[in-house]
Amino acid sequence: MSRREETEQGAAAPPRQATLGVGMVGYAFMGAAHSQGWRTAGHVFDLPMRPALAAICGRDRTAVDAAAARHGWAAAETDWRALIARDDVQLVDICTPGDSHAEIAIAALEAGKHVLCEKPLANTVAEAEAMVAAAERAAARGQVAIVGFNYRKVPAITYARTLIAEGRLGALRHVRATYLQDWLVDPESPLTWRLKREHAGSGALGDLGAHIVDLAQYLTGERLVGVSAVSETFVRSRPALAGPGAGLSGAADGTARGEVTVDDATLFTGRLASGALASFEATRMAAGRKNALRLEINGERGSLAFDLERLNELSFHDHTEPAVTAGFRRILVTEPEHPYLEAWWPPGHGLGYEHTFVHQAADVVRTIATGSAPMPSFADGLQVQRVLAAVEESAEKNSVHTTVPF
Ligand code: SOE
Repeated sequence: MSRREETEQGAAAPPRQATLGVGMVGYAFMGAAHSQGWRTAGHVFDLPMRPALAAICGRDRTAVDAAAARHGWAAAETDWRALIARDDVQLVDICTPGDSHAEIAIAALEAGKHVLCEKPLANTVAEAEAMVAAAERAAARGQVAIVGFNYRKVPAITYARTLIAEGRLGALRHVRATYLQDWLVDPESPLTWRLKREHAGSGALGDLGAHIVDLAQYLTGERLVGVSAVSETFVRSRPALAGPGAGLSGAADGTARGEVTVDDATLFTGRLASGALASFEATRMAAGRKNALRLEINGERGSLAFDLERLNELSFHDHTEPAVTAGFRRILVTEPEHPYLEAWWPPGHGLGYEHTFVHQAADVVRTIATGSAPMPSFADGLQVQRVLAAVEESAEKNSVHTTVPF
C-alpha cells in the first residue's frame, strides 16, 4: 500500500472510484432536471463509476456561469464544440431544443464520447436516421447512445412492463394513453421556442405524444404499425418573446405577436403489431391538467392503469379472480423488491418526478460500465420519430390511415 493510500491513522483508504466526466449542453428546465440526476445518482446507487459534473454549456456567458454555480457544474463553456473537445468530458448530455440534437449528438459520437440526448430524439426522421447511423458506428468502438425517455424510469412503469412481459395481462387488446397539460390555455401565454416548428419539430405531439408513444411501445414490447390522427392549433398567434431561448417560463415583449407553427393538441388511434388497438391524446390545452400522463392497458387476463400525478401507484385488475371479489386494486410501488426502490426510502415513503432523472443517470452509467445494450436506444428514438411523422401525415390528410415504416 502506498503512503498516499493510508489515512493518518494508518487505516486503508477506500479504493478510488472511477469517474464518468459529464458535459451537458443546455440548462433550462431539462438541464436542471438532468443536473439533479447526475448530482444524485452516485450518492444513492452503488455505481461502477461516479458521475462528475465536469462542464455545462450555454450561449450566454453570464447565464451559463450562473447555471453552473446553481446546479453544481465545475466549469462552463459557451461553445458546445469546446465542451465536446474537453478531456474531462466522456459523456455529452444534450438538453437543447430538438433542432440542435442531431448536429451535437453526431459530433459528440464522432469525437469518441458517449451521448445522452433528450426526447424527442430529433425534429425529423432523416435527422434521427443519421443519429442512429452515428450511434451504430460508435457502438462498434464501445460508445453508448441513449435517448432520454425518462418516464420509463418511474418504478411503477418499469414494474408494469415486467408484469406484462410475465403474461399477467394475457393477450393485449387495448392501450389507452393520454398526456394532458394546460400551460397553453391562456392565449396570452408567450411564443416560446416550443411553439415554433423550426426549433421544436412539432408541438404537443413531439413534446408529450413522444412520451406516450414510447411508453406504449416499451410497456407492450410491440411497435405501432399504423395510425390515424387529428390535430389542431387553437391559438394561432401569441405574444412575441423578448429574447431567444426562453422555455416554458419565457416573458413577452411588448405588443408584438408571432405565429404559432406547431400543434396545440394531437389525437390519434393506432394498431400494435399484435393487432391490439391503441388511442393517444397529447394536448397542452386541457385546463386543470398539469402533467397528467395516464395509461391503461387491457388484456384478456387483466388490466393495468397508471397516472403520473400519482406515480408511486399502479392499479391492477386480475380478471382470472372470481368476479365477486375481483376489481382494480392499488399496488403501492415502494417496496425494496420493486425496480430502483432498494436504494431509496423505506416502503411507503415515495418518489417523485425528479427521481426519474436519477434513475436515468444511474442506468446510463451502468450501461457504459457493463457494455449492456443501451435502453432506450437511438433506434427506439427513431421508431418513435417514425410514428410521429406518420401521425403528422395522417392529420394533414384528415385522418387517413397511415402506415408506420419499420
Ligand atoms: C413540457 O411540456 C415538458 O417539460 C416536456 O417537455 C417533458 O418532456 C415532460 O416531462 C414534462 O413536460
